Amino acid sequence: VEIILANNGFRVVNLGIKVPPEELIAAYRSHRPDLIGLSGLLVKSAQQMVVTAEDLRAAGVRCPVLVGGAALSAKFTAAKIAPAYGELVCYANDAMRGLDLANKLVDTRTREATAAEVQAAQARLREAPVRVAATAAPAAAPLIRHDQPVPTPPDLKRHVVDRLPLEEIFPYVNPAMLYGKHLGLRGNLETLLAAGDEKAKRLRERVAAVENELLANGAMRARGVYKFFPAQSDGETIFLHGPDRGVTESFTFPRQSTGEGLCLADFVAPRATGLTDYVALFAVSCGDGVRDLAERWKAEGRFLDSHILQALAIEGAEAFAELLHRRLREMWGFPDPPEMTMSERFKARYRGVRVSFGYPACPRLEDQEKLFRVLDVEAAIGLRLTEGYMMDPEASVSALVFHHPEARYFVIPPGDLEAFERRLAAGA
Ligand code: B12
Repeated sequence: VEIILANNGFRVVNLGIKVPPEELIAAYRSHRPDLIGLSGLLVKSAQQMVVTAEDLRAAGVRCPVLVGGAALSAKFTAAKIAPAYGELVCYANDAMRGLDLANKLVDTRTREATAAEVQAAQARLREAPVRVAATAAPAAAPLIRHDQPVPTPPDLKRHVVDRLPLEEIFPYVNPAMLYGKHLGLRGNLETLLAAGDEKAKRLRERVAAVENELLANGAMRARGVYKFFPAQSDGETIFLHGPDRGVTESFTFPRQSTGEGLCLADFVAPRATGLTDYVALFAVSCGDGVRDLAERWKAEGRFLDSHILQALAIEGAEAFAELLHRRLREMWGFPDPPEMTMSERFKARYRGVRVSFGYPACPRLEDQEKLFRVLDVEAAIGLRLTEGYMMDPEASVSALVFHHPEARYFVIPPGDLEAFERRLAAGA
């Protein structure tokens, strides 16, 4: 977003990440910008925007605000952020929409009409009736069986991986994400390259050059920590056992009230079976050293390289998670069949499933704290958890791995999520 605005005549003052409202207000007063931009990756940061909007209003700021980010929506902007600010707040679903809005809002000829258009659309969104989900059949009793032998992990030690060679990680980077989501390439990279597409070719070469530079200078450090835990379930809760067989931690998950009636805890053997089951937990990061280098490259005018570097770190973290998950399957005794392709792996066509806190089936980002505690993540790899449960550095992934052959991704309908949060808040 910064690069696109800057390349189109805007001067961008980037205040960085985790900017408290006071700092934003002070920066507003000293720079007097035409527009304020807010970005947030997680639902928590979207919620923080409401607080920031209220603080801006209280401080008498009236400048138009542009907002964007993965967990944000036009609806949330209309229903929560804009009313909290009381002035114009525009949602941009991508950087080009942000540029378009910015251009129209700084031009006195188009400003009024654009503001009126956005506000009218937001009023319609606020008035839109809340969609009630079609009543699906109530959930059947969960059908996940636990009558097969449980695969045993080779050890229950905590493993710390420092400086995993990047050449092992790069092949696990999903090109659709790297090129499509982050570097703005339209279409499939391989298809475009095969067709001799010049843009795709140049971008691939640039990415390869950045990869080579990172391999040579060692600036991006890949670190991870993982451990297998004995585990059992009871209802919607999974209990992790420590060395003395006592419970060291527990995680509770929501259950679908309709359809298959699934809950993540179903993938772990219930206590009542008397079986000892296992789950693996991990945290990985490719962010160490990246922010400084990205800033340095930007200061040197290497804007595209800086952007590629950050995208490589983010997708590198996801790639590291994919690679580590594959190794866990091997350690567990069920390696992927040799003919499995990377593209099948990206579609999770292997045995078991890897979920992360903050995902629909395990929505409680707060549980990151428990994962960080049982793995002692910060001491192991220097990865920190912020008050908002964001991992710092950003290019990091944490996960919970299940081995059950029937383990799979599923969604929890919004109503079930709300009921789950209410139950937890009530201490049930
Ligand atoms: C790639 C990705 C990651 C990357 C990093 C993402 C990043 N940018 O830092 C990695 C693999 C590291 C990651 C990790 C995690 N992720 Co993630 N991730 C995604 C994913 C698939 C895409 C996000 C992305 O980067 N898109 C590409 C960028 C360029 O797009 P963008 O951020 O939306 O920005 C564009 C627009 O929004 C707009 N924009 C953004 N800001 C602004 C600001 C202004 C002013 C303007 C004008 C425009 C604008 O312009 C940008 C460019 O076009 C989303 C799901 C999705 N499909 O969106 C989940 C998602 C964001 N992740 C999610 C989660 C839960 C996580 C983790 C917590 C999981 C975990 N436990 O490990 C961690 C958190 C990491 C941390 N540091 O704490 C959830 C968040 C939901 C929640 N509960 O908050 C999502 C929504 C997935 C989901 N449906 O559950 N993730």
